[in-house]
Amino acid sequence: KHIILIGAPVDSGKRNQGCRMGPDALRVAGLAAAAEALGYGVTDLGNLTPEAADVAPVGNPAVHSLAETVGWTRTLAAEAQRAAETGMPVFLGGDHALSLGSVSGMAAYAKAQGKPLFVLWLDAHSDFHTLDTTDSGNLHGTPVAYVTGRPSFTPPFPAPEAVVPGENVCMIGLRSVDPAERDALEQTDITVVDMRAIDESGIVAPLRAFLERVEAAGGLLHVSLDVDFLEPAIAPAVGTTVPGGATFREAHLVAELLHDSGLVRSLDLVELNPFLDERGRTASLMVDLAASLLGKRIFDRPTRPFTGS
Ligand code: DIR
Ligand code: MN
Ligand code: MN
Ligand code: MN
Repeated sequence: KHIILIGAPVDSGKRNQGCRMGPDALRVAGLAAAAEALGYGVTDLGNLTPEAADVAPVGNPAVHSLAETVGWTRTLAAEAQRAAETGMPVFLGGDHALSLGSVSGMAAYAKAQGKPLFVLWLDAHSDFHTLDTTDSGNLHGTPVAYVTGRPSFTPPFPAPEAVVPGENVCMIGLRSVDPAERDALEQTDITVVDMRAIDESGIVAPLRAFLERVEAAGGLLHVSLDVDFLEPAIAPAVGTTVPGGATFREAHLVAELLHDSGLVRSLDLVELNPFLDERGRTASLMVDLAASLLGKRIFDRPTRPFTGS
């Protein structure tokens, strides 16, 4: 029971700056203490810096901060593999471009263990652009495309050591998907759970169905939690708020079910921009959700559905 905090102050994945302050905000909000209170040993590797990368320009002129993002990808993929040897890596973002590295690194780790990696993407966005399809040029909108092996990334990005099959990816919380992403997603086996599906059938059924598949496959699960998965009224500190997000209670339920599954092997906490926060409330909520994912609960006895008798 050991977690490795990996500060990833990535700010290169979009133009609005501030996510570089995310790792320290998560620390100040008490992440290590919350994990220790739940019985975990905690190692904090501090904030990493990206290795230098020399890259040729790519065809799409909108793409920006490419070299910095490639450097982060190399650094974080290597660190993910190292850290996973000794515990559960928790990536403190940093914007979602960090997942180019965290997820590809965990995929390489899983492959070395002879196990498949599964990815749960909790986000308003599908982050499924390639270098060719992104109009914003913001690379935080690309990690799922990269890790599932869509073309255009290599070079300048390193070829992923292991590709995550689309059928191993589940996106929950979607409500902002660009046309090019939607068309590409239709061609994959990625499970997409948008807010309409959640409104109609609840958030538990699709999550349980996915977790059962992870379990049946003997897989390792990586969870990537974007602040904008949450309703902006409760989580305002993100550059890309989208109304209609997960409620406080839905998010906690997801976190608690993830803990109960025993399947989560690694975690990203991304897109927190403390510059936009109101007295640290979003940082505190992200830490509280992480604590629930690590096992915090109201009672220690198992919660059972109420049957009326
Ligand atoms: C939009 C926004 N799809 C883009 N993406 C993200 O710029 O590609 N916002 N990930 O958080
Ligand atoms: Mn995202
Ligand atoms: Mn998002
Ligand atoms: Mn909680």
